[in-house]
Amino acid sequence: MKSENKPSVCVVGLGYIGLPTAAVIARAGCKVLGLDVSQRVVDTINRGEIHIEEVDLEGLVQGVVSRGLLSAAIEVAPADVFVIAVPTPFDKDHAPDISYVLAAGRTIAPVLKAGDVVILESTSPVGTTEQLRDMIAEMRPDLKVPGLVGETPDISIAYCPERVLPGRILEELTNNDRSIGGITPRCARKALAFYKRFVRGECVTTDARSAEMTKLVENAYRDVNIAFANELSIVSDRMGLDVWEVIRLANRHPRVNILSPGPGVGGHCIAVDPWFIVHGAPKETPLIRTARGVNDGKMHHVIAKAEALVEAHPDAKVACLGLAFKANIDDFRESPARFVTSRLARKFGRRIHVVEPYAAELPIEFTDTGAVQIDIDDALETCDILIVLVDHDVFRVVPLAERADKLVYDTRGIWPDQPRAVREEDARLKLVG
Ligand code: SAJ
Repeated sequence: MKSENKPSVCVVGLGYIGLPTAAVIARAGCKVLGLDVSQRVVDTINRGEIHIEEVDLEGLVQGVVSRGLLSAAIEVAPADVFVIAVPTPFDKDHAPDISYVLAAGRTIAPVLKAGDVVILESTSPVGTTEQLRDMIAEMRPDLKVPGLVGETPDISIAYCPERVLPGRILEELTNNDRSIGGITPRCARKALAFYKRFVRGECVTTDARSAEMTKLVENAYRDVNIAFANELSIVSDRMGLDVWEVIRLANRHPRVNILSPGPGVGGHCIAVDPWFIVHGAPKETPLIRTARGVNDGKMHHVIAKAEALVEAHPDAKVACLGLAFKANIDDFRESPARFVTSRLARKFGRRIHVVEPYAAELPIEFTDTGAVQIDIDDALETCDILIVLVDHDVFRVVPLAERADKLVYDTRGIWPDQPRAVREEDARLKLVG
């Protein structure tokens, strides 16, 4: 296809999803303008640099910026396709906050023209795409918007959630299947034609509300299943069983696939999105709500167990392994490992040694606690107790010989061969019962 046939694209929000999305669209040959409210972010990208960490992203951004395919700005400009990828947090009562989505709508509405396609990618409660549509209709009475007019609308509006895994974003952006929900089937077809330019996975069309719900369901599904594993780990503690052994054996059943327990669920998605469903149907969601409680409760269980362990060994030096919210990434947002470790640091001060190869320094809440950062080799040489909170590969590969004499509380099950694991000490620590 000749490049002049390619649509110009405006991506609103250049964060963990928006920036990789903008870069992948630009790589497909479309001219992309990325919008962000932060001048620092805009300047960084226009230099061909990035403000977030993601595998291979820097090289891609550098390439598309230098070829003139991607640029960033604060001010909107006309485009053929608008992709909104802004945050949708929740408030203290777990009510979803879609104000950034609506603000993005207000930003683009003045420059919309007939033929444009507007796509919302942000994780959103059911009905948000219609709210966005209503707002555009109100701001632009001159435009025929979909679903509100009988005749062919001037613009198309669709919802298409991302479903990429941090650390594999570029690969998954291209290869994962996508659900594309149109306000009308025509809207879905317009959005489909756009995604076909850069997505190799299958693109399935549906209506906007179903696509919104699908995104929430995917993460709630995972949360509920992790909660099952976390509940099993607490039950196993009480019964003096090794949960990892139980799960390994159960998963040999051809139709059983239990996920892994851990110190709780972190990140910005799985611990958040289930609340959007609960908020939309509070009476009908006891399971989803309880799963959230179980996963949050697991973190407090780990804190209590770790505190008892450290207290029971007053002369021991303690290493906490990992601060990230999951393995092999440098993302410390909403991380149970970080929360557990900072609680221990506040309580036990300089007895706590933090090992996090992905952090250049300790996060702010460790200031003045006395806790220090050391590397894994120092931890293995000098510490007596190891508390494993993240299953980074660099921890996983530590051979038994280097940790055999340590007392280990392994919340991720990375060292099944550990002879002195905390479960054997449970009774002595009075943790059972
Ligand atoms: N976790 C466990 N046990 C497990 C699996 C995960 O405790 O067996 C924990 C992790 O340690 C982490 C949290 O759950 O703290 C979430 O990690 P994750 O790798 O399951 O997911 P995220 O948050 O990195 O990304 C999820 C993905 N959703 C699903 O797998 C259904 C991703 O595809 C979504 O795009 C992303 O949320 C999102 O943006 O919504």
